Amino acid sequence: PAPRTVLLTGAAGGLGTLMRDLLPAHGYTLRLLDLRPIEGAPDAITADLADRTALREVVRGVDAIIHLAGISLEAPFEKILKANIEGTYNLYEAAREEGIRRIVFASSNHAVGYTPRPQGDTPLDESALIPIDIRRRPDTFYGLSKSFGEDLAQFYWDKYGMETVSVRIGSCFPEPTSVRMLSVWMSPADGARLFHAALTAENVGHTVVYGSSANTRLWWDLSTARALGYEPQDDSEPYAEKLIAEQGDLDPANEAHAYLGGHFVTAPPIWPY
Ligand code: NAI
Ligand code: 15L
Repeated sequence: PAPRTVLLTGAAGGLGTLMRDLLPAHGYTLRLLDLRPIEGAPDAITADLADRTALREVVRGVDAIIHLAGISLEAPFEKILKANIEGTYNLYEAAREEGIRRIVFASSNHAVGYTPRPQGDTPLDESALIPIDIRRRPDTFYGLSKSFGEDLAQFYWDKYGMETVSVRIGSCFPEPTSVRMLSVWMSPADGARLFHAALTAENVGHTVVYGSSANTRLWWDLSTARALGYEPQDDSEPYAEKLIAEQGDLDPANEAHAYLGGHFVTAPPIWPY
């Protein structure tokens, strides 16, 4: 049966807040977890991914998990290790112990951030789109933790038969705010569609997909996501003229424009811990 009760970790964050609004319309009842309390959600569970006892209770009885919690930008390795690497392990262990069969993992484009972005006319020829099965090339300790998460997910599938869809999210915000985002933007509504597909597709084993809208300036191949049943409805192109007029077009000679990971390869934004 399709999952109905879903644990949303990182529910107080930017993406978590968007998904709290959008996922119920796809038929889900959400259980919420975050390190921070959530205003207006008295039932939300305030807990740290470091707290294994709390995690056992939090995952008990849910049909699936959408795992968004963690540090979402670059940070010192010790912080990333605790929140993203150990935290994700703790969650998978709790899920294994409680018999949870499906996890959707918020991976990131920064797991492959050192991949050169495609050059050429827009829209790109299909053969120029970046395939999903490229070698991982993290651009930060943050990206490295997402690379670990993908391997962890593969291991839990091979060893325990727990299924994961790892979504290498581009940029999921209400609107694209940079020229790079024209290529990697995932509208919140498409994000909810993709998570829904990832929760309901059958026999996913461990599947890795890119997460974005059907952007005219798309850099990567969405066919694996579409194979799960994802049908993106949005395109960043209406924002293109204004953003390019304001910021100028991407310059391949500029290192911060040359790779999928954008400015994470040069001056990554640092998490404020
Ligand atoms: P965010 O930083 O706004 O939210 C992350 C949430 O996780 C925060 O509310 C934080 O309190 C919580 N958290 C951090 N450490 C925790 C811990 N130890 N225990 C419990 N909760 C903890 O980030 P955002 O943008 O909402 O992203 C959500 C997830 O999606 C992250 O894993 C991020 O890496 C990933 N992602 C997001 C993208 C985006 O465009 N928003 C792009 C690619 C990946
Ligand atoms: C990410 O992985 C970050 O969590 C998000 O805040 C954005 O910076 C996004 O990547 C991006 O590449 O734009």
